[in-house]
Amino acid sequence: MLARTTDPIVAIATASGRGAVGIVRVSGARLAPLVDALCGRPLKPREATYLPFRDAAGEPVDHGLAIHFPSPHSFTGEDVLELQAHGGTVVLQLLLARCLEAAAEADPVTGRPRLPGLRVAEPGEFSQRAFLNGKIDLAQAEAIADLIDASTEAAARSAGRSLSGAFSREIHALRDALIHLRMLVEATLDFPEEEIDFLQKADATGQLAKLQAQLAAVQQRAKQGALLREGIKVVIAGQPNAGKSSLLNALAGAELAIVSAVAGTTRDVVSETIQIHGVPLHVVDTAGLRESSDEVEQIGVARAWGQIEGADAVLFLHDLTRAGQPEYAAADAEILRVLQHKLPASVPVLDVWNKQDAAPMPETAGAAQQGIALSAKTGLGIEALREQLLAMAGWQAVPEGVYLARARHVQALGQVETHLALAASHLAAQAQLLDLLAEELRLAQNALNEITGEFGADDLLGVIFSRFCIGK
Ligand SMILES: Nc1nc2c(ncn2[C@@H]2O[C@H](COP(=O)(O)OP(=O)(O)OP(=O)(O)O)[C@@H](O)[C@H]2O)c(=O)[nH]1
Ligand SMILES: [Mg+2]
Repeated sequence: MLARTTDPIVAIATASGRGAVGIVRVSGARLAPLVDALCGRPLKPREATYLPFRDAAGEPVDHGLAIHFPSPHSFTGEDVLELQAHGGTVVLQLLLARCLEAAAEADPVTGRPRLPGLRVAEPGEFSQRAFLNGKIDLAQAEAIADLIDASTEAAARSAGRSLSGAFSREIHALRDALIHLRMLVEATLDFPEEEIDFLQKADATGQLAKLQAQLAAVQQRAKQGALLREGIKVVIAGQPNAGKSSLLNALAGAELAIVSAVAGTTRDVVSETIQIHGVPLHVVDTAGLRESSDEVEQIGVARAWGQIEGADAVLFLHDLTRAGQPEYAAADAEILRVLQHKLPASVPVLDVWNKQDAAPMPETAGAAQQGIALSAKTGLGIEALREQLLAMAGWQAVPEGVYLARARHVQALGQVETHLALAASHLAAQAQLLDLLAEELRLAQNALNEITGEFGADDLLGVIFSRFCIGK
């Protein structure tokens, strides 16, 4: 995709379907001849003009507003023409086809095609051009897609914050501090006889420590942002009839999964995304875990384990009405053993004691009976569970607000952290290993630059922009 970044492009920029208004957008190096053909005259820059959009014979395809944004004062930095027509699928397709046709027609003055090579844009190609022409950086381009995809108000707000450049500014501040430190170290490398003194005078250790603290703050906010964007997967697991499906329904506030007194009701995986304070949680109900001779149930149990292995957090559900029965407790203990074996220590498992309406938590709550007691049937304790789930997801409200960061950003910040830690150890070493120190700082800067796209492989860019919608 990146190979053909100079072709003029056109796309329907609005969502398909019926709407009052629909927009066709063209971007290219010089659109004046195309404007003439479609609008019948040149347009004042950045001013909306109501006029007929003309077909080859000069007849109107539709009437609407045309706006010409001459380069470089446009979204993409190229010449951009925006045609705001009526929002019908057919009208917009006609207008799109007309743009392609007019581009290929011979210009009456030059005799050559008006806009050679005009083609329909690939997803995200307008934003990609904005990035390539320096209108926005990569983190901002990603924020555009995230703003469009945002499914909660909190996600939309934080995407807006990233788009306005708040995230990029913090990354740049880190980078500037890093460059300052690098210059110091590189200069010391050039004048080795003065090395110790030079670095000490400039308090390189203090500068590095400050940089690490600054990074930690950005990391914290970016992690929260990634959580808002991606959410976590919470799997409800436990023995048959513990009330797993009832709990999913209670959390979702809808009768999604079948609930019945028959043990082994749920066979397939049922999942629903719920939101708690704007954080998306993908809650998964699974088949009750037990040995079974029923072939379908066996498949269900295998699927349940598959889900558990991919969980970010597990709710281990217990039935209080049966908790006192030795064989029930033994089966729970066995499930816990396998859970601990299959799950990495980083995945939290919360014990949830259900049916509190029918049987109380045992008075002598031992270590095994920690967790949370509730009733999926009456809703008692569900609110407390929701709060607990947020804590398990690692959500902490950040007073200054979060940026809608992506996993990619969090990863890159993690790399910066690693390189800075290594740099600090080289700096603290007896015989200061200046070459290694310089190298770690360089690598840290590369990782930072990857976030804003100032340094990044082309294939990475291709992947990022191809996930955008067409016309954006
Ligand atoms: N009293 C009471 N009964 C409950 C509660 N939650 C679930 N039940 C009942 O327990 C039975 C099993 O509920 P389900 O939600 O189907 O249990 P499950 O864990 O999904 O069961 P399987 O799909 O068979 O593994 C049903 O009869 C529910 O009405 C509760 O909080 N209190
Ligand atoms: Mg069930």
